[in-house]
Amino acid sequence: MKTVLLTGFEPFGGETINPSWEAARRLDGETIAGARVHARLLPCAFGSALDSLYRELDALRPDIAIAVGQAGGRPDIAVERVAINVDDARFPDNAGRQPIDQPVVANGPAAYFSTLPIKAIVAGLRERGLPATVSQSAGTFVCNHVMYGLLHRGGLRGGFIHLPFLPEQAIRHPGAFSLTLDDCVAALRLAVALSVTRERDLALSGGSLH
Ligand code: PCA
Repeated sequence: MKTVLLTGFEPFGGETINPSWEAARRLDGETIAGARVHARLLPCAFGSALDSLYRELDALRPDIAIAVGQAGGRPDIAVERVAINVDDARFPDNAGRQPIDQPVVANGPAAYFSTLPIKAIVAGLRERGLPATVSQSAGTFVCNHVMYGLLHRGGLRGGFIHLPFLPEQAIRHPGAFSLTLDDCVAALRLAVALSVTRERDLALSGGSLH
């Protein structure tokens, strides 16, 4: 049986919940497309987030790892295409650290691409009525850091998905898009299923103009 590691983050930036962990933890122990899902919580801190991730990868030896984070204010579910070798924080992480223009991995390559079937996931989500898009940048905060570290380690199929706010968060961010927890859970379930079953990605446009 295949093993899938699904990670979510602890709350950060003044929030009291993080949709990524709320959604991921609901799938812990579920069997999706014949694969067993293990959900794990990561700290929202440079360095220790990757330490935790590597510990879980060592323990579980998963075939697939999908890291999930919150991207409050994004207009849809963002299936990330690329992670860059940059830590550049706009505000301190949960451990009080604020790296500026540091590499995630010294002398590592500039970037890594997701090895998840990102186009198929976006298409599948849209078909299910869930707004989604291919994102060309996972930012330069802890989520990009974790995605880069995951793909740098390699040896599995991996990538990153950013979820928007939950409605109870969005009420304090007027104008921000939100998705219900049920929709977030359904989105991750579908992303796992497609990552397990679809070996090759679909050749669909997922580009953006800027
Ligand atoms: N989102 C942040 C870090 C943790 C999270 O859920 C990010 O996008 O980098």
